[in-house]
Amino acid sequence: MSRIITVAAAQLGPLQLSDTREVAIQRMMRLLERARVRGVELVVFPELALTTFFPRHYREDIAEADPWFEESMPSPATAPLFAAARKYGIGFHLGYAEITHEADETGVVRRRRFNSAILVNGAGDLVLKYRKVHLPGHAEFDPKRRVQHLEKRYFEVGNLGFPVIRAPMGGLSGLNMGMMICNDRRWPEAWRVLGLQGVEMVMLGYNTPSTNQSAVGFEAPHLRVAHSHLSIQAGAYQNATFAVASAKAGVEDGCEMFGHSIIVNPQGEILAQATTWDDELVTADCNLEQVQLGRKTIFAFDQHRRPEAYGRITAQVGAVEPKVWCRPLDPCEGDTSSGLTRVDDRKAAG
Ligand code: CDT
Repeated sequence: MSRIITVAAAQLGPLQLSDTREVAIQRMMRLLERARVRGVELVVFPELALTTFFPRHYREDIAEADPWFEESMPSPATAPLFAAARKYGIGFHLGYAEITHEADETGVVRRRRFNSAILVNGAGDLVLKYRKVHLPGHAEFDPKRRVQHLEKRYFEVGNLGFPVIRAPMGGLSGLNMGMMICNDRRWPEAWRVLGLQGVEMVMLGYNTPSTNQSAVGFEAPHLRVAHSHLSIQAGAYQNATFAVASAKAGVEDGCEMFGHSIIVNPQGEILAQATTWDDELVTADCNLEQVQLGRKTIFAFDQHRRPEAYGRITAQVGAVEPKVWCRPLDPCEGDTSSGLTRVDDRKAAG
């Protein structure tokens, strides 16, 4: 029996610093209306969809960034999205900046900021929340950069893990859904944690500049989209899941964002792709039966995974230098010209 859901990546063209929430919401409402006409059951909006990508703007006092954040969800500005979801019976995924008052790891309740995403069903119920784990960029103003990327200044590392939930969505009585946000898509660990929970549909929003803004070395601009797609296609294939990746696109506050939103199937194929740098609804019918092939064959996790060999994945953060090979009978000892030492000697030296 086929289980089919029609999904959309609702790409957003640029939102300027001067654009109000209301401008963003009106544009998103138009995309939702278009989704209804096309029979879409689940719409995925981008990361930080309600504002410009504000981490490119430095504020010395972080409280000055508060107007970019939502203090509740639905917030007064986003309430129309929830109402439209209910009216049309369409689920949606929304990326936004979240302020919450909750206990930190020391038990102190305080004001906390996260780069978050929510999943809302066609009845307007909040089904799942995720807070971005991999925060790129830096915390202090960096005069060497062409454009600032201050996610580490404005957000804490997400504390909800990578959750997956099974819930009705569209015409399906149950769909395993998970989320990640932008930079997370480049980390296979994030995909695998979702894969290990049987995820069938990964939703992710992103804001990625067309060129490298860090002024550290050369990165060919044509590889920027390639690396984004490579990551999403590999993640979907290796975890036998569909993925809907929705971008902000076009020139936002003078910074060009590459768009190229895609919907990917469990074979890693791109089913549909945005072709503009504007608001655009990219749709595809996803037959959930297609997750079975990978799950029952090459990526049958329960038969083939070898966690006993993966210890380093959770035991260390940075790479450690490997042992240096040396021919067993070579007189390495005392021979500093090669720069090599015997593996045995290194062990002895601790
Ligand atoms: N928003 C986001 O995570 N963007 C990053 C840009 C990396 S440059 C610091 C990305 O991985 O696409």
